[in-house]
Amino acid sequence: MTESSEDREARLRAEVEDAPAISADTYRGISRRSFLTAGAAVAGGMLGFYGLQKRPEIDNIPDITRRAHQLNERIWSATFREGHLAPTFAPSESSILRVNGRIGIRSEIDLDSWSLEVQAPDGSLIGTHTLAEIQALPKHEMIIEHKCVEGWSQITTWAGARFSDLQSWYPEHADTAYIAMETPGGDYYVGNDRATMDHPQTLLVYEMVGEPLDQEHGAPLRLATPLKYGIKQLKRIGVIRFTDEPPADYWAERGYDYYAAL
Ligand SMILES: Nc1nc2c(c(=O)[nH]1)N[C@H]1C(S)=C(S)[C@@H](COP(=O)(O)O)O[C@H]1N2
Ligand SMILES: [Mo]
Repeated sequence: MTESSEDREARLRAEVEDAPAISADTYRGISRRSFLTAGAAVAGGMLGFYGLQKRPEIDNIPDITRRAHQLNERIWSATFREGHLAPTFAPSESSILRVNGRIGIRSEIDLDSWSLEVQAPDGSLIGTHTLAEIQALPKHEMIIEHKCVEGWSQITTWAGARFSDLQSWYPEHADTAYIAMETPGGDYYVGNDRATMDHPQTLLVYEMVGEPLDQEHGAPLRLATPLKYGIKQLKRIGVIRFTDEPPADYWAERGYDYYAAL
């Protein structure tokens, strides 16, 4: 007999609540199942695709997607309780990523006039930063596997500053539930949860495989984290906003799972 979606949700919630630390095997099983849930959400989302395009608010995401979102939020925080670190790889396994996704970055930008805008939850501007300021933060390198929801993955080398180090410039907003990011002009936009953004493997990247990031890969500054699918890793960051509301998210609005967690 197949389990109903309500029963499955209840069972997964119980697994999360009963176990302060879940085993790696359980985690992989849950990830697989939540991926299947995301797949169903995508199928559901496609049916209403044209309707969805006209409705930019997260509140209008179909019910099935919203439920997957809430469930994933619970499971996701459980993985952080066990101090989960994504695997890293040898330099010999690493290569330059294929270019995928050009929304909001189709035109060239003048890298010298770029600056990063930081906004408070009400949208007011509270800081602007040059690339040199970001590069003055401690530099971290990681060789990780980048995964795309379209079904490919590739190992690459990222270098940049930890988001948590930029966050230390804004201690008054260090506890917001979400961080929103947008390309300059706002054509591509994502929301990421606080636990992901605070994670040591979440970087504001300005180099790939030892070279300055090129425009197609998100120059001058992009997000990289092995904890999320590529859709959440915004290239060419123009604006960062601290917020307690789930930020508008380009692919979530088109039916993908909001958390897009790995
Ligand atoms: N601005 C912007 N960022 C984006 C995208 C996009 O279309 N526009 N696509 C995302 C997706 S789906 C993936 S898989 C990665 C791909 O990064 P890459 O081109 O460096 O491989 O960028 C992500 N960030
Ligand atoms: Mo992707």
